[in-house]
Amino acid sequence: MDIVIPTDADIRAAWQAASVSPLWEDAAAHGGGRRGHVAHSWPWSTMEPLVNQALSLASTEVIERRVLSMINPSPRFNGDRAFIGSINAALQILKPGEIARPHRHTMNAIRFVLQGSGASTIVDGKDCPMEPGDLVTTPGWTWHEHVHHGNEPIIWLDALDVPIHALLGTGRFEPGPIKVMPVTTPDAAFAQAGVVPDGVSHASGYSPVFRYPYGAAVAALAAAPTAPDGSRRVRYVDPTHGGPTLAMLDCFMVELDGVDTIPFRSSSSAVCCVVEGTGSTEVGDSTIAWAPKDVFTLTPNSWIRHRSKGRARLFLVTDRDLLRRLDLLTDEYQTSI
Ligand code: GTQ
Ligand code: FE2
Repeated sequence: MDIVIPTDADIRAAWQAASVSPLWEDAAAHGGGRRGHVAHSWPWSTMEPLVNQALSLASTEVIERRVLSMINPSPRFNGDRAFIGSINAALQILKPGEIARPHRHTMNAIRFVLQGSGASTIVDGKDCPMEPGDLVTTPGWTWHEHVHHGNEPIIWLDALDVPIHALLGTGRFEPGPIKVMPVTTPDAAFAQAGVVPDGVSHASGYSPVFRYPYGAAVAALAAAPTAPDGSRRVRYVDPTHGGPTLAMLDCFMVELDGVDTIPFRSSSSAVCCVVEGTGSTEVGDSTIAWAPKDVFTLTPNSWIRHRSKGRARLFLVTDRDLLRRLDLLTDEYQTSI
């Protein structure tokens, strides 16, 4: 009887036919570890001319969605369009008189206004005016549309949890028109600190407040104690339980007073947007100089240290609460510097 010794090619063909892959070769091909996102900045000095060019485009597709996505220059895999970690980010621009028609999707989103006024995002029927420094959320599966009654273009930062949905296969989109408008509670019902309406059922994974005005964050910062890194920080929360604004997007405002912060590192990722002031931030081996309306990454597991020239405010969108619930959040402050 002949003994047939399979060749390497036969073995590989058999693996492929059976949808099997040898782990020892996969690990070697990936250098033993996964590639990570790099620290990167999208300074306003670079973005402003691009925004202005986008303003002169006039096709209907552009008018419906005048959005410039900011994609990390070091993708982790083919087709990776994330900004950092589990978060996508973009600049969205609306010209006076333009509207972005209603739709909804399972992806959660936040908007943080950089410039312009007189626009609104309407979220499940609630009118959320957009002024510089305001945070507006559009939680997953809420109907939302943008309208602009101002005189100048408005520009805001969008951050979305798209990469999570890409991974889980949970991305869904439904265009308008709106058939049944969900019942909501007015933001005004939550506007008195420490007092919330009783008897209003709110069984969702997101804050019933959709608009967090800049003035509220600034006032809270003025009274906030110093955080362990030397900055002052406030968190945008669901006032009914103190949890994050959205299940997968956890937002903060940081105030710096010209004192270097103590280096901090975390397993969480963040989109960092400069609201006021100038300075620089060390992110691992990179130093990112910043000015208002710059947007940059805070990469996970990198030592982060902020330096400001006088007072500055930074807005952060993070995945902190997502990681905390998965028992993956680690935070560390440098003890000897
Ligand atoms: O404004 O509704 O940046 O649906 C990406 C997807 C913005 C929006 C984005 C969106 C929107
Ligand atoms: Fe949307």
